[in-house]
Amino acid sequence: MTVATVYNRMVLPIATDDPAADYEALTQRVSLWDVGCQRQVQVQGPDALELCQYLSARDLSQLRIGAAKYAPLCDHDGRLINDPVVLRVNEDTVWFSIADSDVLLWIRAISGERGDDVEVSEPDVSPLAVQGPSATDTVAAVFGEWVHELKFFHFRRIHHEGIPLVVCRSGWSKQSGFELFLEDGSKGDQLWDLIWAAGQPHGIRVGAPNNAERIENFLLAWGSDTDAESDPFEAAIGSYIDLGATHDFVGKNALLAKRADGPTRELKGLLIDGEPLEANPEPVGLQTPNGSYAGQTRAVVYSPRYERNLGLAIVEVPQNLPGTKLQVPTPTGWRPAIVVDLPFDL
Ligand code: THG
Repeated sequence: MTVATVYNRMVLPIATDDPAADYEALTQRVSLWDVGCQRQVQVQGPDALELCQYLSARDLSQLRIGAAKYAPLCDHDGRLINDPVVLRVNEDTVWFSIADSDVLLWIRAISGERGDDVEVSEPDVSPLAVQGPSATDTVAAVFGEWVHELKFFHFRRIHHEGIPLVVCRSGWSKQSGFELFLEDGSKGDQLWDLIWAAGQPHGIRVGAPNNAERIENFLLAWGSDTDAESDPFEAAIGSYIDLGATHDFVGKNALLAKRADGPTRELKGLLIDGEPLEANPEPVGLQTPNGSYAGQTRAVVYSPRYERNLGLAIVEVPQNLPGTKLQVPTPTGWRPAIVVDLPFDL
């Protein structure tokens, strides 16, 4: 790994010096990612489920033991403050597998104010992702054929050769795969070596959460695709917000008002003309053809699958309408772009 960032105050590797090979391994074979920085916030106790239901803008009342859901968290004003995967580990234990913001403090504050009977902690749990078309065969070679039967966003908690872990069919790619939530940090090398060996016949490669693949399939990167004021509708994940649910949750009234008003800006896809662009994670300002401000890019990437440049951009209303023509500044000058809906459907 030659490129890394900081995520939840830990190092997150994000690319090797050969991004084309990273992409190829993920989409054709199998890729192994150290995503230990996807920390868990554990909520345990008699009130755990009720508290989680109150924290989450998605209805978690049907969340069964052994199942997970993508469950955005909002503050009281409807800002999107994190977008965790929530796992129901047992009767009274839930894990929030978090994006890069301080959910532990948030949950302790809310539960403290409510007087919930829960303990909120950060357990010794570090995910390792195995992603790609050969991920299932790789993981099955280690843990057994039963992994074939695991459904998407379902998991089993096991011990394997003395390693405690949760095997979950999930991950930040659309190539299918697993997240192995290691429950003993001292056994990380052992787990890594087992998967690495099992992946040899499948051409396993060390990788990382892949920006090109996740943009092609639109998985939200909280904090990159969003800013401090983004709400879930603006962030294009409104489909995970259960405003019709009868339960109360943090931000519900604000979100009802926002939905009624409609967004003033929205995360959209961009199709950008011209030769392959260097990946650019820095926001740059967008313009309409007559030069007025139209929003900002959040990510630009060349898509190997579509063989064209894609962008994610927070676009001002009404330029958010699909088909709108905009101008994007690039190192080689302004380029025309077209606004499209997410996920990309090309
Ligand atoms: N795995 C785990 N924790 C995480 C991430 C992860 N925490 C931070 C970050 N990534 C959260 N972001 C996402 C975004 C999308 C998805 C997962 C995590 C995802 N979405 C499914 C989809 O779009 O198909 C929907 C799942 C559902 O229907 O509930 O997988 O990657 N552990």
